[in-house]
Amino acid sequence: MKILVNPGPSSWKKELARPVFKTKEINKIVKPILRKVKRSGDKSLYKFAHEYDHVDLDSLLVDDTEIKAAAAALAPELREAIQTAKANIERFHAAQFNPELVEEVMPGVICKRKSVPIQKVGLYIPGGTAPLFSTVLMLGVPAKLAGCKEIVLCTPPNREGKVHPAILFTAELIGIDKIVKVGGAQAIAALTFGTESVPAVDKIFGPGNQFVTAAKQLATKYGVAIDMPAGPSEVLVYADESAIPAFVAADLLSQAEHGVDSQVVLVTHSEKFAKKVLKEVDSQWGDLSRKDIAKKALNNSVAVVLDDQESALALINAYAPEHLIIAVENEEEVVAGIVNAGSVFIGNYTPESAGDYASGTNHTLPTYGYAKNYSGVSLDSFVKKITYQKITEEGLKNLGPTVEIMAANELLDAHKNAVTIRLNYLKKNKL
Ligand code: HSO
Ligand code: ZN
Repeated sequence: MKILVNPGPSSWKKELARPVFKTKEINKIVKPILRKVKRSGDKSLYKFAHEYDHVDLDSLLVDDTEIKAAAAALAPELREAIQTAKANIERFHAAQFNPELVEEVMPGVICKRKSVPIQKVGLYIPGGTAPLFSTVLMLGVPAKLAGCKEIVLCTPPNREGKVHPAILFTAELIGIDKIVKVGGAQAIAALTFGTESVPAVDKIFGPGNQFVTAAKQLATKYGVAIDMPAGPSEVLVYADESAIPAFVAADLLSQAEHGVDSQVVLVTHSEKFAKKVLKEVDSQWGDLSRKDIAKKALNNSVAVVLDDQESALALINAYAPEHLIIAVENEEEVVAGIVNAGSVFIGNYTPESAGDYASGTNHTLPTYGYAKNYSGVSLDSFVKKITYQKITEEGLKNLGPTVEIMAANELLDAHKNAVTIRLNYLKKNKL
């Protein structure tokens, strides 16, 4: 991790560039996978399981015996922790519920807006190097609260053809009853086109590797929505001397261990403090089980020393981090200045890990600078809002002339007539 002292704003983009995606090459691999799943359904999914997961599956669906065995395989402390996390996530997401909105904008002109659940959703849970059962909570809890009718969870099987018991336990706890053993781009293809075992869905959620991300992007061409465009995970820590270097180092490493392409950034006002943090990173790093992954991620990472708060805020907002940890004396002032970030963690005792697992906020967040124009997943992500209107006779008399004149001036006679014909009817019948 290198230290940059007072880099000028014109160099920030280059110095803090995220690892680039090789979209063209990835699409060359992903497109044929989509085509095969579209054409051959389940048959292709069994083939891909053989090819990529190195297992010959008897069934794509997880059955009851496997689910029952999962709970028994978990330590009671883990089951309890998952339940506590679920309760907090449920509480915070239930509070996001938008009640029906009704507004009589003019006498007799009543407008309404109501949230209606997206009927069929697909949740992708990566297997790979870490079984992200916490993501089952982050996606499954709001999907259930929103009232989605069909929730399909796809996750890759291991070499024994099994799904990690913590993923199964969590899914069962939430009440997700369709769990499919399929991973990678083929999972996204199955959720997009539907197969004999996997229903086609309206929206696909969840993180994944570059192939999954590319497949999700392609899925949008077939009328499927996705949660958000994604890139590797990242954290930016803004700390001053009131922060504890060992805490800051631990936070940086917690994000660095996610993947070799993760990026972590430290922003601070003193080079001396930056050096203390890097020394701590060095001393904590060696004990990590994923130290090699973390090491590679640290190579993409940087500590930036900036003299004043104004420049620090400008850099943070330009970078738009997925996670932003603020450990500075005047935290409220700094928080107020943040306009681009996925989720903000405030103070010395708020590690990102808390939000990753159990505090209640969602950990599916915009990466890669998309925090400038996307929100993280929330209850809203699982609903669409339908508007309604009811206009009475009185309402049409009040509003009709406005519509008539606007339609006439847009040269859309039929639009005008749809109002005039009714107003004439009301006049003729003395209503
Ligand atoms: N930091 C990750 C979420 C996660 N961390 C899951 C641990 N498990 C992406 O925001
Ligand atoms: Zn994490």
